[in-house]
Amino acid sequence: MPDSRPLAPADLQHDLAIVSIRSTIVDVPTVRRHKLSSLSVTAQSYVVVELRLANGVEGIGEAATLGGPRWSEESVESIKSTIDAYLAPGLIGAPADRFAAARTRMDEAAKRNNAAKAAIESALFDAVGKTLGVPAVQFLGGAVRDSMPVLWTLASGDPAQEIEEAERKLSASLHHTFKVKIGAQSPEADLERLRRLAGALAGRASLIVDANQAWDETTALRCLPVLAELGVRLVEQPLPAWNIAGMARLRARSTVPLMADESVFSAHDMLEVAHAGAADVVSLKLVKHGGLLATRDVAAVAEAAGISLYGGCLLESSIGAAAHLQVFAGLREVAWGCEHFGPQILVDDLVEEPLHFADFRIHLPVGPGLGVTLDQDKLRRYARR
Ligand code: MUC
Ligand code: MG
Repeated sequence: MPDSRPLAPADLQHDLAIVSIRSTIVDVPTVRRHKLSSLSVTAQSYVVVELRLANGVEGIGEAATLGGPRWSEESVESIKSTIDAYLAPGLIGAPADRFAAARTRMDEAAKRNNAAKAAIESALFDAVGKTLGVPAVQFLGGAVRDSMPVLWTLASGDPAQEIEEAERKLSASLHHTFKVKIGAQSPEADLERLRRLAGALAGRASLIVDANQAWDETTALRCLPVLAELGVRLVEQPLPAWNIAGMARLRARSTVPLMADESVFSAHDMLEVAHAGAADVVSLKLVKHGGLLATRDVAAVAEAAGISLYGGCLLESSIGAAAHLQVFAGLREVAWGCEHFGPQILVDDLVEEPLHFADFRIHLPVGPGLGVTLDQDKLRRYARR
């Protein structure tokens, strides 16, 4: 029989009842235009969730999007209405520390809508962690690491600007791995751009690329040897998300490892990619998988298949990044580090004390729950009217 004893003593358990869930859309400008294969942003849009318990403790969570419903199918508008109309009503009155039960309730209330569910689940972990005085990773087996390597993404599309940006990050000891966003221009133009970046940064930095599904199989086959020659260490999602068989064929002929991003949302997707032999690495993101627990599930399938882990992002602020770090900190191995540079690409963060970047690493914040505190002034300033 499963052990159904509550995590907290009975009086605290009563206090852990969820009494309200508030969602707010915010738009925070970025320091420069960020260009992906099929979209470009000058502001990041999030839904910030504030979840209050009967004991008065408030937990926070964040759902990031990229360019409206274009990176995935969710937009801040759909996330907010899903939370308000379907997810929140099913959770009011429920005990916040029954994380798995809350996940089931949310899955019963709405299919997919993974970013919306991830924001609420992050707030549950935060609220319960803050109540008990422990970091969220404690509910996931405890921390294996308290910092990890973090890369920076070059995505202006202008190689001169990108070299200058990379030099600034290098000299500040912030990042020495760079992910280059490709696919917005012709493959030839991207290869020329990469040749310039690789030449300028040779011996001082590593490059990976993310095509965000922009190439077809023949284009990828033509470009992969050039990427290998330029020393590119990892190629992320070269083909459309659906083309698992194509990814497997590419992987069989590529000397550069391939990473699945948009191809893997659910644990079932991960299993399919593993069966097909379609990736060497998977990018983990709360918005794709539907929360901290679901991210652990995807990671477990990947680990079982010998697929390495990479800590992905969707340009989260320190709220969403902290939720990711709580999960990543508890994983056995995150061989490829993470990309939670999001807090640094915003003109302003949403928390009182932003996450700490130093020595090419990002640090797990110290403190209960997610380890960050929402700045109410910033929330008001960037809230959409
Ligand atoms: C993606 O596809 O990986 C993460 C970093 C970045 O620049 O874009 C995102 C999404
Ligand atoms: Mg990607």
